[in-house]
Amino acid sequence: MVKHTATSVVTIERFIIEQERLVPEASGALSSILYDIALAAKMIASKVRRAGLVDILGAMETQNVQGEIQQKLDVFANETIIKAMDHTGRLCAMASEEVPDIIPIPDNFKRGNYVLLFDPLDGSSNIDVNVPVGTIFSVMRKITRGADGEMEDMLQPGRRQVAAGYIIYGSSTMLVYTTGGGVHGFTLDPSIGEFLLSHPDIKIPTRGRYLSVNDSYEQFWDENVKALMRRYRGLDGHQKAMSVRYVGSLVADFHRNMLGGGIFAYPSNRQAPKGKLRLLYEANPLAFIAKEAGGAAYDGTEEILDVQPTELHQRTPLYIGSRDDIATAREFLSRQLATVG
Ligand code: P6P
Repeated sequence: MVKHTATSVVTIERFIIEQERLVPEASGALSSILYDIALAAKMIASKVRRAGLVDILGAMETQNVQGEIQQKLDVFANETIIKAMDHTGRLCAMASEEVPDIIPIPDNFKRGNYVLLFDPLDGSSNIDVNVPVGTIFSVMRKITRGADGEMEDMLQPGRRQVAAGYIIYGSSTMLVYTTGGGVHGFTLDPSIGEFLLSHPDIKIPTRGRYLSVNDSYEQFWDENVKALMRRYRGLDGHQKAMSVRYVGSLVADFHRNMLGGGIFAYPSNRQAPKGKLRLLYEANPLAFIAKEAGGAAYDGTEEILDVQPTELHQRTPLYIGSRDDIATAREFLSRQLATVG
């Protein structure tokens, strides 16, 4: 990998090309997918930035463009990604958190050898209170024979991903991705409309400062989870208490823990026995990124990346972040649960 420092001005386009040149057999298709995602991200960022003005702008736009229906931002983000990707000839199908079934490539467009799965705007309910939200994406190679993507192409274990990333629309807009050669962060410079390399080769600290969990569900957790959270909080005298940081937006919580170290936990609970977060386009891409950054991701039973998916929108419990904090989770969650007598 070409070594860059955070001070050299490297656009995401230049970085993607440099990365591609390290893979002699690369066709350029994956690079093209990443460019197109960066373009869609800029378009979504522009709209999210103005979200607070929607009522004002909405009124103006309605006066100027009669009949324009102010779209919900997650619908806008979903359509922006689909329109940016469906005609490029790189994909054979897509899947989105916003769409029940596989999204086929329109008949008049060429098919490619990759599938793209994404959550167009995770945490969008936070927009009204100006909490950062994010887009999460995952890319895998097609494994079925025909030209069109099929469900089997989507239901591959996370270890089969060839690229994964997220965009966080926060105090600044950042795109963070991996293709298996480390994790790299790019910050959007709105004055020139370019993502510039700002966080080369991100490594997550092996043990974290932050614990991100919604403990209002404590009453629904099993005893092992409760004991694990007491450990993280330093209440059993075995470690220093972690600082609790939880904004209720997965990408924001994950990104902070990536840079500062920590663990994000959304355990299964009696109300949500399979957890809440989605495996294919939330847990898997973030697990690939965490692994590439020296961290880990676990579902309470096995590595997230080893889970064999069975449904497009299946949910999963999620423990993700610093390597040693995940090891603690494995230790506690593999204990035999006392059977209720
Ligand atoms: P809870 C947002 O709705 C989301 O899908 C994730 O972004 C976030 O981590 C989680 O749900 C928050 O869930 O149950 O704590 O409100």
